[in-house]
Amino acid sequence: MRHILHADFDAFYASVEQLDRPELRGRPVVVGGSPETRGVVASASYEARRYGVHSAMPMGRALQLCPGAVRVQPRFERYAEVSRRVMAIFRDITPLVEPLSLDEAYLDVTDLVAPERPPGQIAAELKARVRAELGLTISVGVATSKSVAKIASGMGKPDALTIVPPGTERQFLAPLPTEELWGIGPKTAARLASEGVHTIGDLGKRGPEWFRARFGRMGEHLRLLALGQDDRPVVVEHETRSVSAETTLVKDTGDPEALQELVSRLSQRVASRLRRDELQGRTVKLKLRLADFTTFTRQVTLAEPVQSSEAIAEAASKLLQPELRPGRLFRLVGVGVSGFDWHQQEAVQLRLGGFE
Ligand code: DCP
Ligand code: MG
Ligand code: MG
Repeated sequence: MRHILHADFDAFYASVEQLDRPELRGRPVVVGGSPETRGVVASASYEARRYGVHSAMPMGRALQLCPGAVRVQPRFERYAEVSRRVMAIFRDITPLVEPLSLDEAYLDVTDLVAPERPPGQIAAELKARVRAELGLTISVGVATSKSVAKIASGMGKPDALTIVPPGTERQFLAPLPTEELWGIGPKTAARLASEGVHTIGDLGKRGPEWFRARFGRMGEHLRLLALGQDDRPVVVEHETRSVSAETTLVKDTGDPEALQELVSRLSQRVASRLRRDELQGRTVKLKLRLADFTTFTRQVTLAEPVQSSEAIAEAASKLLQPELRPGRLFRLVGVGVSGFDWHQQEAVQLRLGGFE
């Protein structure tokens, strides 16, 4: 049996701002672009959340809900620095650390567990160290798998510690909405609800055939997740620097509609791999090869990391538009995402290097 922790900062960007600017402590803080630039909330302090403010909300709306909130422009370099420091603390506890984004990671602490040091205590020690050394709080979930640990770490935030004892995974998951499960987004959840499947417990009652019919190849994985079974290991070296997909056209084309359609399809392929690997990246790249084999790439680095096919396709289409000219024919199109949060340096190298 394994013992996995999932640790995640509470209101990460907002908490870093409150740490660096003591006058903001105890006050509603929202980090993100200004309403004038149609900014969105990246992170809201828990004081601001009491007013219904949450991340991804338009900033204008957030300031309407909570007029007393202080808006702060994001400082990504600073957050990356805090991230490096927390990951160093995690790695000091165990080398088996898998960062998921700047503010969260899985830790496999199986080998550290002893009768006098149960996994919950390791988690409590971790929280205490982060608080003492960084002045920030994390919430931690403790379980026998990644999936359950991650769901547990989201409960009771901020400054929470949620332990799911071995053998109680199914009970723990049963009352939760299906959306809590990895791979189930709002659309899928709505579809399931129309079939009377609202909770993970409802899902857990369905058989393998039911899952296969609805989720295809992913069905069995999802079924096991619903039952609290997930044997994905904590992966230490995230070798992935870029996720991309490309297609050589059967016949060279300059048709804008056909090219757009292809970009959408490639974006979907990239997005599904990003989802599978729980990755999101800031840099979207478009690779183009002309009829004469001239090959070049265009890329954009976004303010927010992306994972969805819509967001990737939107960025890639914007890169495609200026390249479309009457008579210019393309023989290959590729779409890629890189610039994963926790590998900033590699992302920079990639930008300097070629398309992978
Ligand atoms: N982030 C972002 N845009 C989003 C979501 C998150 O820019 N739509 C950034 C800002 C967050 C950070 O990533 O501070 C971490 O994301 P979390 O989802 O962990 O959110 P928080 O740490 O802000 O809050 P919580 O206490 O819910 O974890
Ligand atoms: Mg967080
Ligand atoms: Mg997080």
